[in-house]
Amino acid sequence: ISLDRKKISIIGVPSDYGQQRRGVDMGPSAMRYAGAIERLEKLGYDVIDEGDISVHRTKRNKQYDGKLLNLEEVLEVSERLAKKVDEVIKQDRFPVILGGDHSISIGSIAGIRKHYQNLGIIWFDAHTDINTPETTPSGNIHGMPLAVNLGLGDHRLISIAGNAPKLKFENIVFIGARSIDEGEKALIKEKNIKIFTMHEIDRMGMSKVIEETVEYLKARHVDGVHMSIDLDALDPIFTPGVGTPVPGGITYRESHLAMEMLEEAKMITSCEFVEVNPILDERNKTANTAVALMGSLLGEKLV
Ligand code: 5AB
Ligand code: MN
Ligand code: MN
Ligand code: MN
Repeated sequence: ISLDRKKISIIGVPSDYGQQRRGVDMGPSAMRYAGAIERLEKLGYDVIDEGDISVHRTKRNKQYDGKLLNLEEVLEVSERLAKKVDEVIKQDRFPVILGGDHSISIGSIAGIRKHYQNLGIIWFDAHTDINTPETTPSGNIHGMPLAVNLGLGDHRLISIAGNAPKLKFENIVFIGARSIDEGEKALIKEKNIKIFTMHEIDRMGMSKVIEETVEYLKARHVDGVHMSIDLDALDPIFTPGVGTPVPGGITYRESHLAMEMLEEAKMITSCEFVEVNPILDERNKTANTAVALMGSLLGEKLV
């Protein structure tokens, strides 16, 4: 892992095309206003705010009629984001991507993957986002980014920024899952994907969960690890501003402990914070939590 961690580029992706609740396109602003850039600068990083990827405001699909919702728009945003992320990593900078809904991971991972032959992924989320057009209950692409990166689904989505698949099933670790669709369960079992649901977090404690996550990815000989943080991984008490909240989630401290331990492991090479929806939030609480987690993941210490 050769990336110079003293240089960070922030990339905003104001897209809400992966789902149907309005407002998540304001996530990048909310996290900037919550002090993302200042927080990272205070840690000694050279931070460049690359601004936002341009997202066209076009008409949106309203009802799921068997076709993926807003597919053209998601394709366009994904191509742009993949290109931007690729450029940032080429400049030896660490990408911090601000969403937007979780469909943005299609583009972020496509861009990151160009630089790593054996990329690992930590999917910190209440959901597993591994639906395909066959298994989706909603038609919402934010429930599909992992499947797409594994080469499953719409052929145009899976070929963003080059050939599919971008990821290996055995290089993924789920943390925090508690709402998994039947089709997703079947695929996770079939492919034996590593998963720490809320049940394992409760039983083992977050400390052991992260220790095992780090060991697992090391044993896979990953050459980079992308940390994908969906703020709905936390309990809605701490992050109410998300489109698909699920009770029984990760606490504020458990989530910070996870970030602190991953920082110590020095294995994360890119990260993203998604699903922050200011319209649904309470006084920017969710964006504030996202930025606090960002601080911990990137080296903030308690003393
Ligand atoms: B999120 C659901 N599995 O596919 C679907 O917030 C929810 O990015 C997906 O994790 C939630 O529509 C997507 C029911
Ligand atoms: Mn998600
Ligand atoms: Mn989620
Ligand atoms: Mn959601």
